[in-house]
Amino acid sequence: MKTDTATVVALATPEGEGGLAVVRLSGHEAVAIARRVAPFFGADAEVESHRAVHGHVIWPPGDRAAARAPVGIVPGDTLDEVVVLPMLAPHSYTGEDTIEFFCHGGRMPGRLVTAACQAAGAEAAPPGEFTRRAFLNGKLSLDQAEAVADLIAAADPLSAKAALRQVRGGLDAQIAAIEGPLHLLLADLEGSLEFVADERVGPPRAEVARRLRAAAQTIDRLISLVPAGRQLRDGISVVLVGPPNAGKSSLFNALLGEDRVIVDPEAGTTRDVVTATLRHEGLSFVLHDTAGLHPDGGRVERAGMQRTVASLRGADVVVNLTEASLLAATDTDNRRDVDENRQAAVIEVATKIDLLDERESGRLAGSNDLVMTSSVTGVGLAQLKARLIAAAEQERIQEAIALGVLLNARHQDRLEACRTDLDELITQVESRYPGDEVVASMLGTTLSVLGEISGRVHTENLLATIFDRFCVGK
Ligand SMILES: Nc1nc2c(ncn2[C@@H]2O[C@H](COP(=O)(O)OP(=O)(O)OP(=O)(O)O)[C@@H](O)[C@H]2O)c(=O)[nH]1
Ligand SMILES: [Mg+2]
Repeated sequence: MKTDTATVVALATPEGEGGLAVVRLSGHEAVAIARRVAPFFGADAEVESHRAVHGHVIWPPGDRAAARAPVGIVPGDTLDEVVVLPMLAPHSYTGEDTIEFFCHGGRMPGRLVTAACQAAGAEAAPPGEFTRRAFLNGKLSLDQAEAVADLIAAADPLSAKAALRQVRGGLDAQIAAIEGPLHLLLADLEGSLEFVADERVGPPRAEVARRLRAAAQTIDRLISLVPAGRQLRDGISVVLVGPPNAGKSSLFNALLGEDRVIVDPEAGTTRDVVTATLRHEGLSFVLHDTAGLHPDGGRVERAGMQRTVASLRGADVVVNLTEASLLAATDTDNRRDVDENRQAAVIEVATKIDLLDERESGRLAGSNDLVMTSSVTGVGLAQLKARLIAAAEQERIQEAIALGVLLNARHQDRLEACRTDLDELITQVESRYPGDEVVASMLGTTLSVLGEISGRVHTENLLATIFDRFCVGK
């Protein structure tokens, strides 16, 4: 385990060929170490923060550094031509003195400059170390740090937008809006404890209950945005279901615009659940092609159907496919298979519409809510994509983006725990008032649960679970 006082270094850009490689050095020895590997850098002058300087990086002098040199490199050897950008404490990402070296891209330059900094006294930074220091130095809250990781992992514009807004304090503002009034209430309750007279001078019970309920409501609103957070981060789960041969795999391919899975006239072609991501209108839809659902079938088919049913449970949107000719000929109940997930939005789709004659398609055109598609002609695909957007709880996603909250399972857990505490507290306040002292103490506990979201209250374990998931150099 590194101590927080060590000066650390890491390659901040991905390994491999590219235009630039950036090496990041942070800690109180950063300037001294930079001078050992880049003697041109502020040698005879004060280092000016946020002013880039150009020059060459060398392997540092001295026997110890010589012993650590890669084969073929000796002290004084030029390693790369760089631009060096100092950002002095507290005006840096970590809040410490930080130096960034902009090297040539590629496998060697960044790696050599990193190794040279280590030979000059820096330690290799573990994953997430720079962001962990930013948190410990009060530059970021814990949920802002988590949003930095979400921003790095974002695969589409809207999740990047939500993550960036949370980095800029979106969720912290929401949490503060809950914490602020509760802290005031706590102060009022504690204030009343100062008076030793028999008479109670704290806020009236009804007012205490009202203020607690207001906080509970704001928490409920945040909890309602948890699914949007998951959808923005992991994509919206869309499951295509229907009887064998309904055209699920064909529609899957048509939506993706590529020949991704096998399509065949034989029923029972698809056995496993296959997923692929459709990026549309700034969102990711994780499409699931599934095995056809039908009453009989061999062992493998039944195993496939079990997987279909399992994927239905996690679906945000179920696309229920039925061959158009069947719908046109009978009043088939095509809704039977999708009951596994009552929370998901269901889109009813008629497939192979190109095979219908005019009279038949006229008959179907009257059915409300039915999206008529052909994977052969492409008819109805745009309409289906529009329906996916509509079904994906757009309002919640838009609200989450507008507020700048990208909630994860940890936030959800803390919000729900806090909500349970508040319920208990409200019940006590409204039934047999246990006294200001007890209410204040319970409220204090609730506030520390809430404080774990921003990291106002934290443990080393919590920090380890969050920052270990980061990449090196961030
Ligand atoms: N004319 C026409 N044929 C289609 C269309 N969609 C699928 N088909 C055909 O219908 C047959 C079955 O299509 P699949 O996409 O494999 O159907 P599936 O629902 O995935 O079938 P299973 O995996 O067996 O459950 C294939 O022969 C496809 O070429 C369509 O829109 N128009
Ligand atoms: Mg199939």
